Amino acid sequence: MQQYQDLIKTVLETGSWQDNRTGIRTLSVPGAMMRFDLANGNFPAVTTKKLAFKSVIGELCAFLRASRNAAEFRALGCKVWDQNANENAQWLANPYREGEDDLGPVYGVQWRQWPAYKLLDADQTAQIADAQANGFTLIAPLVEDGVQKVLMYKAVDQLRECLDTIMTNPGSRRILFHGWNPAVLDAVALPACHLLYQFIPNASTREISLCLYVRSNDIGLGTPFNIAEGAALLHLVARLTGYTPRWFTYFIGDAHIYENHLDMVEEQLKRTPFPAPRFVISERVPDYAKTGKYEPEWLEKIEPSDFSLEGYEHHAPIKAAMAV
Ligand code: DHF
Ligand code: TMP
Repeated sequence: MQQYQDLIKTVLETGSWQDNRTGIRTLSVPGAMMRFDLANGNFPAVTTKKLAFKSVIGELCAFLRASRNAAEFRALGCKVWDQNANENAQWLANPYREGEDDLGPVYGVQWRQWPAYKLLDADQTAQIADAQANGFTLIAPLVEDGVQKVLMYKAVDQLRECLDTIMTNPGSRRILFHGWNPAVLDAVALPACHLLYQFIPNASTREISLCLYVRSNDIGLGTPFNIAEGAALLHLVARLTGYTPRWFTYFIGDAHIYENHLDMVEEQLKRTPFPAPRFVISERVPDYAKTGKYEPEWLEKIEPSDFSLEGYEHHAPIKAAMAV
């Protein structure tokens, strides 16, 4: 994880101070990139402090199950959403918040159940039939500007569709899912930070790569989590589709270090990174390369105990406050 050290250095050396909604200012750099080679089970866990791996994996499992409630994240071993669910005054006053621990339709809801609507003219029968064939259902007829229309709806499982396309059309350059849904930005505890995931399989090498775009990244707390989570997702998708994980390219929009994290990152620069650990997925999760049977339902069947790290050497944990 030399690249994480380098990112910290870049922000410390070239960043500019910036104010933001949290009241804790940041040293920020506009635009950064890291690229990890996941060959041979290599896993990009930060080693200059202890990565809360169980928490990372719990969060990923909650996303895969389309959870929107911090209690469900906790039940899977991940406490990092409690503060955003229950301590941000603006969210507490939001009319869309559905009680304690609710986060709104965050990440997993968009990944697995993106709410897609079509408003079609009622006389466009071919369009309506095509939409129905693609899984849209008619939810209401209505009149708009004197024209008869139909409103149609589909919950799009973007992630499942990515896996399907990896299986059927690996040469596609359109295998991606997006977390930024403008229709729900006013109804979530926190608009998606890691928001665009693109899978790039290669049918001749049988390798699969991932490009991830993160619009805003808290380098002290969020970045190690987001890197580990993206890498774990790539490993899982690779297992279920019969590919070998390879390049994980990680793009950041606003890369920042909060002022109250400066001591933590400076301490980490004094520490020498350890070699990367290996990522292991339990045997019970079917390997398409071995079974020849495509079983995408494992996306939601997966349990936190299905993931582990082997040979994870790390420096002492460092605690840091999160800006809410
Ligand atoms: N807000 C801010 N300001 N920064 C974030 O990184 C952030 N991340 C969110 C929600 N809101 C956020 C979700 N992800 C931690 C890690 C990831 C995360 C939120 C919090 C965190 O506190 N990590 C600690 C402890 C983890 C644990 O023990 O479970 C760490 O040391 O990594
Ligand atoms: P923002 O919505 O004002 O950008 O605030 C979100 C903060 O949370 C910002 O510091 C980035 C950080 N964050 C991450 O770095 N990774 C994450 O996964 C999440 C949810 C948040």
